[in-house]
Amino acid sequence: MKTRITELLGCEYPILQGGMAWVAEHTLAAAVTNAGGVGLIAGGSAPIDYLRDQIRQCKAAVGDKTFGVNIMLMSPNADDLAQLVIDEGVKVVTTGAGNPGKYMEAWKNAGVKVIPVIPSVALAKRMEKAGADAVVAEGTESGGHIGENTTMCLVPQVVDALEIPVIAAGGIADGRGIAASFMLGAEGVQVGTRFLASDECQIHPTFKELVVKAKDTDSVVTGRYTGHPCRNIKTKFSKKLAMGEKDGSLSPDEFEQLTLGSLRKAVQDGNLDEGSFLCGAIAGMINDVKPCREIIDEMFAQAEKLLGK
Ligand code: TUI
Repeated sequence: MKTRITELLGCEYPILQGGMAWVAEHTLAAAVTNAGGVGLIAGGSAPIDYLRDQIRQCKAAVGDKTFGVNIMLMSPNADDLAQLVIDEGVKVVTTGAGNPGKYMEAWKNAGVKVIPVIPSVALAKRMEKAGADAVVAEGTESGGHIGENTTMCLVPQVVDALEIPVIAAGGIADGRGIAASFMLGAEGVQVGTRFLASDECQIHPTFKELVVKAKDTDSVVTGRYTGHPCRNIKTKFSKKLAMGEKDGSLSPDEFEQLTLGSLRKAVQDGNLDEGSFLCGAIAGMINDVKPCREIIDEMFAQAEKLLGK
C-alpha cells in the first residue's frame, strides 16, 4: 500500500505507532519498524541520557529502517529532547500536547521529517505553514491527552484544509479502521491502543489484561477541568477521579496532585489504586495479545481486501 506517507518515511506500510508516554520504549518501537511500519519512542518527561540510550538501542535493532521519537511538548525536557533528536540523527519526529513551531526550523535544517499530532483544523494549518511534512489528525477516541473532535469529523476536514499528507488517529485497531481512514482522505494511520496488546509491548501484565478485557463502554475521560483531558480505562481510580471532577469534591489542584506519577504507576507497577491506564476507546474490540508483525500484517491484509486492491 503505497502512499505519500510510505514515500516520505521509507516504510512498507503507512502505519505509525503512537508515541505513548511511558509505554513506547525501544523494544516496541523496533518491533513496529521491523514489521514494516514506523515505531516511535516516547520522549515523555524522561531524562535525556535515558532517551539517548533508547534511541541507540532502537537504531541497533532496526538498522537503516525508519523509526522516530515523539516529543511531548508539555515536558520540561522538550528543549533538550528537540536537540537530542538532531544530535542522534533521528529521521522522524512526532509531537503532541502543544505547538512545536519554535523547533521547526532547526529540525527542518537537520533534515528531520516533522509530523505534529493535531486535534483541530486551525492547528493543522499552522503546522503546514510552519513546514510540517505531514500531520496526524487525532480524534477524541484516542487514549491519553485528547481534543474534542472525533476522528470521523476531524480527518476529512483536515484533509480538505491541507496540501501535505494526513495520517488518521483515534479508534483504529483493525483493517476496517484503516480502510475507513483512507475513505476519509488519510494516507496513513497512527495506532496506539492495538499495540498495547502486543507481545513486544513492555507494560505491566495487568495493563494488557485491562485492554484485552475492556468492553465498548470501558473508557472514561478525566481532567477536562484541568485543561488536560485524558482518556483512560475505567478502574476504581479513574472512576474516583471522574466522580470527584463531576461532583466538585476534587479541586483541579487536588486532581493534579492525585495524578502526579500515575502513568508510571500504571505502566510499570500495574497499580489499580493509583495508576492511570491511558487507553483508546477502541480497546473493547481488542481481544488478544500477539506480535506486532501479526497485528500489522493482518490489519493491512484486511484493509487491502476492503479497498479492493
Ligand atoms: O499528546 C497526546 N497524547 C498524550 S500526551 C500524554 S502525557 C500527558 N501527561 C499529563 C497530562 C497531559 C499529557 C498522554 N497522551 N496526543 C496528541 C495530542 N496533541 N492530543 C491533543 C494535542 C494537542 C493539544 C493542543 C496538540 C496541540 C495543542 O495545541 C495547543 C496550542 O498550543 O495551540
